[in-house]
Amino acid sequence: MGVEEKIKAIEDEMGRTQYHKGTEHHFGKLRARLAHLRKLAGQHRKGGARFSVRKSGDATVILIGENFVGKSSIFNRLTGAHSKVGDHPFTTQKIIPGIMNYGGVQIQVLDTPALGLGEAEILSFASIADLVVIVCDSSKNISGVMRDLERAKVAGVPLVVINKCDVEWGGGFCVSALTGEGIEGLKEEVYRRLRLLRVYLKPKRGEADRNRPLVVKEGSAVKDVWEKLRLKGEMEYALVWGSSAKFPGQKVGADHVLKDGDVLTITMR
Ligand SMILES: Nc1nc2c(ncn2[C@@H]2O[C@H](COP(=O)(O)OP(=O)(O)OP(=O)(O)O)[C@@H](O)[C@H]2O)c(=O)[nH]1
Ligand SMILES: [Mg+2]
Repeated sequence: MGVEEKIKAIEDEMGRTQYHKGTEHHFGKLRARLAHLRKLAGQHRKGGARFSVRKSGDATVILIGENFVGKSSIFNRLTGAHSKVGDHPFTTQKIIPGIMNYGGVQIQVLDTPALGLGEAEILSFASIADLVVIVCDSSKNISGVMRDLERAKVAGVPLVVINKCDVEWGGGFCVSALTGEGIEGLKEEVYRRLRLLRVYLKPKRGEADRNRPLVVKEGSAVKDVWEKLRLKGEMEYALVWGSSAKFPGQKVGADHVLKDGDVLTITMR
C-alpha cells in the first residue's frame, strides 16, 4: 500500500469510529500515525499541496483550532454552507471554502481540519488569510494555537472565539453555533476586524447600486478604486458623496481618501 492509500485508510477508519472515552487512546494513535504519513507524503509530493483552495471574494477569513471545538458548526452559521459536523473529532478532513455575505461584501470563510491534521499546511493558509479566527471551546485554552501561529510567523492579531457558550461561559467573545447566540455579533466583529470599506459606484447619469459595493481596504483613496476597476484610459476627476465629502458631489482628485459607504463617480479623460 502506498503512502496516500495508507492515509486514506486511516481517514476512513477515523470517520467510521465512534469517539468516546473507550476509543480516545485509539484515536490518539491514529492521529499520530496520520500526521507522520502526511509528513512523508509531503516529502514525496513535488511541491504539491494536500489542501488546495483558491482565494476569492473581497477578503479571506480562516477558522482554525483544535478538534471538536465547533469550527464547522460556526462556519455553517456564518456562511449558510453545510460542512459536515460529526459526533467524533477529526470530522473535517479538507479545507472547505464558503462565502459570508455581509451587506454585499463577499467574505470568503475557510473551514479547516483540526490543527492536529496537517498543521503546517493549515498554518500556511493562515498566513495568507486577511483574518485568523481561533475557535476554542470554553474549557480549553488557546496558548498552543497562539504558539503555532507565532512559530509559523502568521502576522496580525487573531480573533478568538469561544464556542459552546450554552454549556459553560468562559469569558471573551462567546458564541453558540448550536443556538445561534452571538453569531450576528461575530459577523459584525469579523467585518470590523477586516478593516474594509465599501464604495458604491454611481454612473454620471443614474443611481449607485447599493447592493453591490466595491470593496477596498480602509484608508484607500480614489486611485485605489480606480486601480481595482482595471479600466483602460486615464482618470480625470471624481465626484464623491458621503462622509468623506465636504458637501454632496464634491469634486476630488485621485489622492482623496474615502470613507465607508461613500458614493463615487469617476470621470475619464
Ligand atoms: N453544546 C454545543 N455543542 C456544539 C456547539 N457547536 C458545535 N457543537 C457540537 O460540537 C461537536 C463538534 O462540532 P464541529 O462543528 O464538528 O467541530 P469541529 O471543530 O469542526 O470538529 P473537527 O472537524 O473534528 O475538528 C458536534 O457534536 C457539534 O454538534 C455549541 O455551540 N454548543
Ligand atoms: Mg470540522
